[in-house]
Amino acid sequence: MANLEADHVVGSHVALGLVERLAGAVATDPGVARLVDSRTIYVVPRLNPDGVDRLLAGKPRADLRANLAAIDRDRDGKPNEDGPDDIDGDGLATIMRVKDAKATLVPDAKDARLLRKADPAKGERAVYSEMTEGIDNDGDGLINEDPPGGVDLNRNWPHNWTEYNPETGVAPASEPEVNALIRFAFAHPEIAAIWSFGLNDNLRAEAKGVAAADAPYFAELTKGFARATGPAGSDAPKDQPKDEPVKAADPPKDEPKADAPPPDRARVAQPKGQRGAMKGQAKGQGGGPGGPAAPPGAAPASVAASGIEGTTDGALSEWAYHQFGAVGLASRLWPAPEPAAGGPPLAGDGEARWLDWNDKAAGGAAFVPFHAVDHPTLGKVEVGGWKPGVRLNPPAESIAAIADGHYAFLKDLAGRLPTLAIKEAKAEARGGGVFEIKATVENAGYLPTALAQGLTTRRAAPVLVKLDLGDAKLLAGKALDRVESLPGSGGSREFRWLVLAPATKPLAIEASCPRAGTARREIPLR
Ligand SMILES: [Ca+2]
Ligand SMILES: [Ca+2]
Ligand SMILES: [Ca+2]
Ligand SMILES: [Ca+2]
Repeated sequence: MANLEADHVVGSHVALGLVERLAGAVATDPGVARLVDSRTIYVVPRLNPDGVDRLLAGKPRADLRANLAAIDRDRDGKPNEDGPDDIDGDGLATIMRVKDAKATLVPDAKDARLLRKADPAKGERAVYSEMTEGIDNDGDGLINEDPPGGVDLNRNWPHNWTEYNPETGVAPASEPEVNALIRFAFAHPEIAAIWSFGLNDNLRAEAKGVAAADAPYFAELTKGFARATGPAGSDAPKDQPKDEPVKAADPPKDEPKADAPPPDRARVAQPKGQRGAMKGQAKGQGGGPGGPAAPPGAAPASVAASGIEGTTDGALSEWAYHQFGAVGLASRLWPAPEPAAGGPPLAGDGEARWLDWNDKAAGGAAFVPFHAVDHPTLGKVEVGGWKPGVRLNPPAESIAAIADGHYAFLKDLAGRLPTLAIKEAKAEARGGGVFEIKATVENAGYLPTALAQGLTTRRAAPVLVKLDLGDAKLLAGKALDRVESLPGSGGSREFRWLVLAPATKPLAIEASCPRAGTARREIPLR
């Protein structure tokens, strides 16, 4: 499942890259041929086509994560009436810095492209307010207060859903894209694993909140992912100087950000109770409604507060595990800025590191240097900042390697799915046409036929074991038996029956489970 967030376009490329690789290998690689013969892989390369179309074709190009559902954020009766505009004519909507009475920010001493909160106790005087590039399109005194946006499709799933936030929807699964996929999942109880490409990531970190019995499986999948994607696909600090803490390169991954402001909100004007011409919350200060205010003099805005963080709240992968009871996985695909091949290592943390990446690896192409522009109503402002999407999507030439690594993990994951087998099935004559039938049903896959969470949610169907009697008569044992879950890696259960068989027609034993397939074995009567 990819491209739930409009601005995570790389997800579509990698999802299609997986299909391309499977299709290309099926004729030559027996393992892949077996995989596609025995499993069904549903691929949704772009769950958010409306958002992506707007993102790619919109004028000006502006950041967009959501699905373009009409939302009236300022409750003036009109949805989406005031979004970003291109003031400096570069075709992009970036950031404006305004010197005004509401200023709270000063340029960082190390890099003036970064702003931080001024510290009056140190005698610092605030210089700037910061907001998205634009004008007051509807003349209500607010700039960009109701931009085209909608609902973030990776925050609309019914698990740990955030209420009272326009970007998460009016209700869990309120969005047709999400709702349709939930219906699809419920109609396909055989789905054993759901893997999303998006801003949250649980394959590069220990899975949190997982049932104790399921945790070892997730830990093993995490290891498998690291092996498959290797250093290029992981955020291993391969090129980091030794004296730098590893943590510095780690993006915020799946840590819940329940109290952080939603990405766009931190930047748009606050409509309520404000009437001046200039409104706008400082970007990156974490000071949105209910959010923690950065202390004066704090370090420059971190990645966590710059609108590119992921959250697990309402995310697909979390719903997949906690509510659907399947293996729920998520990868961000490009978790951190990477140095150019053979290039100098990156320094700093958060925004500073991204800027270093822009300078050293991206040739300065990702960031518009701030420059003075005449604003129609605000006078002189400075316009600049990150180009839309540049920190969520890797350079195009990196995508093939990312797809290679994720393809390797896809095969690894498919090879670990639960798989039923019948072993040691035999019939012993007891005389007088009576036979004792014994069979052992085994899960030959790595994963259990039902995760502990699958049993909790009752979404993981049991293993049904059926004795196909033909014209024989059952004397003892159950014609249809069930096992709630067979553990992985050879977990098995023995079944015994007594039958009275008039002829010597073979009997058959069938074990089936939607998530683990069907195994059938005939037992000749001798
Ligand atoms: Ca409005
Ligand atoms: Ca512009
Ligand atoms: Ca308005
Ligand atoms: Ca307005």
